[in-house]
Amino acid sequence: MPVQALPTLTVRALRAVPVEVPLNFVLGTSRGALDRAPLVLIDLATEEGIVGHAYLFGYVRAALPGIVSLLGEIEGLVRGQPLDPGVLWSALARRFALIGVQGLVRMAMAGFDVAAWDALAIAAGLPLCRLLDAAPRPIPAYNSCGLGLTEDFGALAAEAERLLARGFGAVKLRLGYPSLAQDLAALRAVRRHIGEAVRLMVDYNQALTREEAALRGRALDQEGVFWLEEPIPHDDYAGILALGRALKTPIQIGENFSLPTGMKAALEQAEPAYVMPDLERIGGVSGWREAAKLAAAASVPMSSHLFPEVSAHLLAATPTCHYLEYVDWADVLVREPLAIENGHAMTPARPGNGLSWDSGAVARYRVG
Ligand code: SMN
Ligand code: MG
Repeated sequence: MPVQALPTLTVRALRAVPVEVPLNFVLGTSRGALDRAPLVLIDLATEEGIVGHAYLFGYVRAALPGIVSLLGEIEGLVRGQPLDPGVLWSALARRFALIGVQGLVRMAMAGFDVAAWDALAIAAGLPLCRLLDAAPRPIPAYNSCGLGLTEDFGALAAEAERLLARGFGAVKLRLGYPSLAQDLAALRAVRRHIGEAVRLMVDYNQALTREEAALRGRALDQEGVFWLEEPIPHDDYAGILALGRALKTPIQIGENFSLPTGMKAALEQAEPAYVMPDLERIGGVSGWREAAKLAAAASVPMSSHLFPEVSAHLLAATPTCHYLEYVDWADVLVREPLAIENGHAMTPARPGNGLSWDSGAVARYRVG
């Protein structure tokens, strides 16, 4: 996917602000519940006066100081350099070779990369997708807020109904209850309320053993589930391959792919039906572009994980674009939240990736 000629910008400063925002819908996964999202907001200032924006999700609040500190280290290495994301990614990868481009280092590098592409798109006067040679367009989205593990299936079903506002035609349910019977009860409670026409994805967050996944997967095959996400440990590629061959329901993995090399290995060894790389683990916009090529070469439908604002642009430029994972976490922090119409994310036509902070909200939710 060629890009337009990149404008010339020079890095001036990188600012990182840790915030924690309350979630409108608690995210109860098989690995614990989240009722707030710890985020790092990034501003990349250039000598030319253009500022690029990005945010990262730290998963736990304790990760934020580490990410902020690593962004400070990155700033020291890129300040005064021409803003060429590919060149700077390579330079940073060399600089961090000893600790490894993984974990928080990889997140911080991805955040810098996303902000860099934003600044370049703003300088070009183009929405990010156009800089990547794609037109802004509605992207099919599923509502991934809420629908966590709970003992109250009545409340679960009511929540599912609320998630269909704005025309969503697909939602994602978290599973991984102690028993298959409970998984099925939760699933059926939601299905009864949303009807047959709404697509229902399920996500186990790696909770099952291979044996249990085969057992539960066969039961889910009878329930019209749209995809079965991360049923077993994400890097058990042989297990995922075998499960995919045994089940009718398509297997979805990808939020734990580490950089495009990790996705390549997973495609080759696990042969998932679907993939859903995560912006901050795949390596930002630069990593996503490589990932999109891999998915296209393998003819595998590709969705996104979190970061819906930037992912909308990237999916518009992804040949095997499938589904955008919608969450509303950043809505309270930005001036113009991502618009959803008829269940589609409306890729904004303004220059850049569309992120800009509401300074009052940033001050309110700042945690360091
Ligand atoms: C998920 C888990 C934890 C935090 C965010 C998202 C989940 C998903 O696996 O795919 O939405
Ligand atoms: Mg998931």
